[in-house]
Amino acid sequence: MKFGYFDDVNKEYVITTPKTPLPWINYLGTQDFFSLISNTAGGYSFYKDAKLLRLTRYRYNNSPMDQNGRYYYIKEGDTVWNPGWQPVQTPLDSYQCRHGLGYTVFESSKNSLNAKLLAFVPVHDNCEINLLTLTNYTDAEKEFDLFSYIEFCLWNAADDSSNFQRNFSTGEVEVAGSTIYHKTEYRERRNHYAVYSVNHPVNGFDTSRDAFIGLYNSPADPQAVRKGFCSGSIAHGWAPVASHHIHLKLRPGDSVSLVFVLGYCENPKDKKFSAPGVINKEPADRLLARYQTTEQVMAAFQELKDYWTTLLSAYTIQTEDVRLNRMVNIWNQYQCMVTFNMSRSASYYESGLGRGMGFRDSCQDLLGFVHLIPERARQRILDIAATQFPDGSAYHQYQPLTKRGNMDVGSGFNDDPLWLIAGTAAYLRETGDFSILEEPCTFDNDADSTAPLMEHLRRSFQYTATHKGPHGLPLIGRADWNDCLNLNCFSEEPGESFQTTGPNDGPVAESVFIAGMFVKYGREYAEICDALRLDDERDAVLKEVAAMEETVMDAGWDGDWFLRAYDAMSNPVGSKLCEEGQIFIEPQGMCVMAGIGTDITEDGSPSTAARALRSVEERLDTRYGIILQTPAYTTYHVELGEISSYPPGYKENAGIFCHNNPWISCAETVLGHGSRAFEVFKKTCPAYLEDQSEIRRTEPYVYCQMMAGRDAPTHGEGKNSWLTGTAAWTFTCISQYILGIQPTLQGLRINPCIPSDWSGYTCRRIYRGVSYDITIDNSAHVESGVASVTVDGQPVTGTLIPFDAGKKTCKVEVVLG
Ligand code: BGC
Ligand code: IFM
Repeated sequence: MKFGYFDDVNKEYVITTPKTPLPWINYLGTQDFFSLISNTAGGYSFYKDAKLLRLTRYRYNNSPMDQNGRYYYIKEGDTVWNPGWQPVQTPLDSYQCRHGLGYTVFESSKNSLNAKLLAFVPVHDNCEINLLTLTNYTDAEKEFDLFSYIEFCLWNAADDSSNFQRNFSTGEVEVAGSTIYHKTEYRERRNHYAVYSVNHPVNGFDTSRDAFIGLYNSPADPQAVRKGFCSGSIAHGWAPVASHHIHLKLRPGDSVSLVFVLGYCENPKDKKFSAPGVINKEPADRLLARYQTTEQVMAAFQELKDYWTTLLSAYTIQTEDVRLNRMVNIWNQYQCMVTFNMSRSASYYESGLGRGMGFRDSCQDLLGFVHLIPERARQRILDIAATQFPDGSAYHQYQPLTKRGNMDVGSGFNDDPLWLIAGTAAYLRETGDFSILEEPCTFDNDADSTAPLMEHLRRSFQYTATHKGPHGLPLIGRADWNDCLNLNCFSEEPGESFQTTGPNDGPVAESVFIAGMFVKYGREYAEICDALRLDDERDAVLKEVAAMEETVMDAGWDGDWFLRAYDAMSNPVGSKLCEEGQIFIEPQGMCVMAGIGTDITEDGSPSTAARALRSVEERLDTRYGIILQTPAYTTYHVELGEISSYPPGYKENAGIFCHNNPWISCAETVLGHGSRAFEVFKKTCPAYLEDQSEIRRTEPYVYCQMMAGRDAPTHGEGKNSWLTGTAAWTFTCISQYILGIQPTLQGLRINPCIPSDWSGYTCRRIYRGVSYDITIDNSAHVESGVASVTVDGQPVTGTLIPFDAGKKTCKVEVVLG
C-alpha cells in the first residue's frame, strides 16, 4: 500500500494522507541551522548542535505520536483546524504534504478556506521560514482567527528534559510588536537568543504555555484558541512559548500571505550588550528585515532550489529504470547530505542528546557526500582527525558544537581508526587535493600535540598493525562496526553487561571484519604512500597487508564462509561450530571487497570469495534483504554482549541492517556478478519498497537503519530511518561499483558491473571541475567487461580516463563486451 507518490519532475515525495504508518519527515537546513519537519508539521529546530543549542522543544516517544512542531491553528466559527492536521486532527477536506529538497509544503483546505504552508531554511540565514498563504475559495467573505504556536526549548536539550527544579525558574522572554524573543540563558553571559516573528500586525500574543494551552488542556485544544484570543502573557520561568493571534477577513477569491520566521541570533560578545537580561536586537532586526515580503521569501526559496540543482548535477544518470533514476539522482544523494550534516545526532529516533558525531559514522558518511561539496568534506576530515588519540585510536564520538571527543563513551572501538583512512582516501580520489595531508591536526584537541593529517593516517594503520590477538587477527576492543558484538565483556551485573571495563577486560577477542578492513584500507593507504613517493612505507604497508590476507585465509576461514571473530576465550564466532550465529554478513562483504580469496581457481571451482557470497545467498538472504547473521541468538550470551540482548530478528540480532547489504552488492561486483549485485541493491532500496509501505512503515524515499529480519514477527518492518551509513554505502555501491563510475587517484575509471538485461545508460559526472558525459553501451548484454573506451572520439586503452584539467567537458563512450 502507498501513502503518496514520487514527483520526479519537482524532486518531491507527495504524501496524500496525514495518517502515514509513522511520521514521515524531512530535514530543512544545509549548514548550521536545521529543522526536522514531519508530514503533520511536527518536529523541532536547532543551531549547529541538537543537544546544546536547541530552539524548540520536542517530545520523543509521546502519545499521540509526533508532538510539538510549528503549528498554525485556524479558527473559523466553531471549527478549528491545522494545515498539517496535527495537533487538533480535525478531518480536512483536502490534504497534501510535499517533501522536497530542503523544504516542505502543505496544502490543505477546510470549508473552502485553503492553506498553503511552505517551510524551509534559507541557504544563507539561520532561521526557518514559514510562508502561510490563506485563500478564500467561497463567494462570501470569510472572517477567521489564526494562531501560530511554537514551544521553546531551554537550549540545552539534555538539561531541558531533566533539570526541572532549575528550569522552571529560568525562562525569560520579551515581546516587541509582532516579534517574540526567547532569551533564557542570556543572563549567564551567553550571547544567543531566539526570535519568532510575523510580518503582520498582531491582535494578541502569548508566551506562557500555561496561558496559551491551559494547564490541563493539550495542544489539541488550547484554551486561547477555544476562547478566540490570546491573553498577552509574559512567561516568567515555566514553559516559554510563542503564539501570535491575527484576526483576518478575506473577500471571495482573496488571499493573504504571512511570513513567520523562527531565527537564531547571536550578539557580538561585547560588553555594551551584556547587561543582565538585555538583549541586543540588532541581529534579529537585520535577519527579519530580509524576510518581510513574500517576494523576499520566494527569492530565498529559489536560491535554495538552485543550490540543490547545482549540487545534484555532480552525478546524474538516465537508465530505463525510473525507480533507480529517482534514487540515484535525487533521494540517495539527498540523504547523503543529511547524514553528513547530522551524523547520528538528531532524527525521530536519535534524540540529539546521544551520539553526536560518530568517528566511524562520519568517516563513512563522507563516502557518499564528498562529490557534493568537497570543501566541507575536507573540513570534516580535519575535525575528525583532531579528535584522534596519539596512539591512533579514537574517541568513538564527538560533540558537533565543541568538536571535542565524548569522554563518557571514550574509545576502544577498534575499527574506528581505519575509517579515517577510508574517508580521506575517498576525498583524495574525488579531488586530487593532496594538500590536505599536510594540514596540521591536533591529537585529542590538544594544541601541544599536533601532526599533519598524513601522520594521523599512518597512526590509524599502525594502531591496527600493532594490536593483534592470538591468531594474528586485529583485536576487536569494545566492538567493531557491529557495536553490539561485545566480545570482551564479562560483567554479569544488569545494566553493566555491555561495558568492557574491569579486571576481565582481556585484550584477546579478535575481529575478522577488521582484518578485511585492514586489507582494503591498508591498500588504499599504500596507494596514498605511492602517490607521495613514500616507496619504502608503501612496500612495508603492502607487506603487512599481504600478511593479514594470509592470516585471514588461515585463521579466518570457516570452510564455506569467513569467520566473524574469536571471542575472549578464543572460541570462534560466526562458525559452523557455533550453535547460533554461525554465519555473519560483515566479514563476507568486507573481505571480498578487499579482494581476499578472489583469485581464480585452477580447476575452475568457485573461488573462496565466491563460496562466501554463495553462503550469504543461501543462508542470509530474504525477500527484504540480507540479515546480519543466522541462526539468530535465542538467549542472552554474556560473552557476546548486546547483540544477544535483542529479540531474534531485531537490530543487530539478525535484523536486516541496511548498512551492510551494499557491502555484499559491492562484493558481488568484485566477482563480476552484475545481476546479483543489482538484485541485492534493490531489496533494501526504498523506492522499490514503496508499494509495501504498510509493512516497511518508514519513509519510502530514504533508507532506514534496519528492517526486521525473518526471525522477527514483523519481518520487513523498517526502523530508525534517515541517519544511517546505508545512505553513503548504497550511493557508493550503485554509483561506483554497479554503474562503475569510479574516481581514482589518477582520474575517473569506468568499469560497470550491471544486470545483463540492461542495454545501456548514460551518466553525467562533474569530477574535479570537468563535466563528463558518459554513455555506456551494453548491446552485448554482458554483466561486466569493457570492450572499448573512447574519449572525445579518441580510443583509450584500459578503463582509466587520465585526468585532464584543461578540459571543461569530456565525452566518453564505453562499449561493454
Ligand atoms: C546500535 C545500538 C546499540 C548502540 C550501543 C548502536 O550503534 O545500533 O543498538 O545499543 O550502538 O552503543
Ligand atoms: O556501526 C554501527 C553504527 O556506528 C551505528 N549504528 C549501528 C551500527 C551497527 O552496530
